[in-house]
Amino acid sequence: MDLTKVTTLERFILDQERFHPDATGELTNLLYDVALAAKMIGAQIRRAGLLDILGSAKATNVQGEMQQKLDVLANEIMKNALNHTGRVCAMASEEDEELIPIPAGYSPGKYAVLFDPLDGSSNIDVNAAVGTIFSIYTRVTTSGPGTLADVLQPGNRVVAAGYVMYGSSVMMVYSGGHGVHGFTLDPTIGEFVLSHNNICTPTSGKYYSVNESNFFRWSRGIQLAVRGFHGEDPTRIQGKNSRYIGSLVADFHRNLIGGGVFMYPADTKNPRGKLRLLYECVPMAFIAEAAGGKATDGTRRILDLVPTALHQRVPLVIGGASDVDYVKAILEAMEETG
Ligand code: AFP
Repeated sequence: MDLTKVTTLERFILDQERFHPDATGELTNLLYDVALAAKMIGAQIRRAGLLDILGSAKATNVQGEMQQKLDVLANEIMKNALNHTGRVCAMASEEDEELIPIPAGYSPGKYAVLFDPLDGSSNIDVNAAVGTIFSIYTRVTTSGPGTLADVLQPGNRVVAAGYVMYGSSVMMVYSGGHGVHGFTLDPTIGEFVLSHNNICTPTSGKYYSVNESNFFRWSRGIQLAVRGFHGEDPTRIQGKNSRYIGSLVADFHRNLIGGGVFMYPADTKNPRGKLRLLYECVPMAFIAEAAGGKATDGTRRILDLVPTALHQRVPLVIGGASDVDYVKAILEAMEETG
């Protein structure tokens, strides 16, 4: 590797803009704002043990789950990185019940940004990988402060989406719809540098990832599909290895690169699944599709679902195209819908 030549995130996105003559540079800057927030969140996570900010903030988020202190911090960092730039008209966060307006005195911009500031945060105390997930839409309202209509858009209108994984290194993976690109934070220069250009995911992978402790709470179809992943249906699908961290970004990232399928199906405890359509499923579906994979709620394409509420949940089957199709074929044969 020539250490005198690196492609930074900024340079890469700017280069891509040359192919879009109408580009104004605003989206580039917005992605750069997200990258700055990610560096700040990553720095806090690295120092978490030292600063004694591990553990619960004793607040409960809108999903009724205990927030970790870093959730609160990451949420504030994301909002503060985005709310004053004139590029964003409104935001929505997994940690805030309502739409997040732009503070008075700042002009609303052209984009709506949705994020899960720290996904998988119950893993923080055990030092496992966590992540930030984001998606960006062009606003549908024409002027003034953004409204719910700007954030309740179907995933097929996403302009750019991605995630940042805080693991053994900090990595940002994003797509503007043309390919999926990964950037690793070089801590010595404080920049995200291109490390994974044009990520493509195998159509059928070696891993399946699902919380199997829910097995007896799943529908018959999901149980059958998972038994296929165990190797019970070799004429239709090859048996796979099980890998599950319980941190969507880390589980998804491993399968994106190594090949595989991740599922969080509906179960009797979570009849609509556990994951949130807007903050988790749509951005990951956008990435999966741009890498050649698929994402459904079992039978329907995630990116075509029309959201009706900010915090709505949906079952998720995501990964290699033929693995996702395998699940869909079983559910359809059993007349189970997502
Ligand atoms: P936390 O943010 O509460 O840790 O939840 C993480 C998550 O939303 C997602 O990242 C995981 O894929 C999923 O939940 C794990 O859920 P289970 O613990 O029920 O398997």
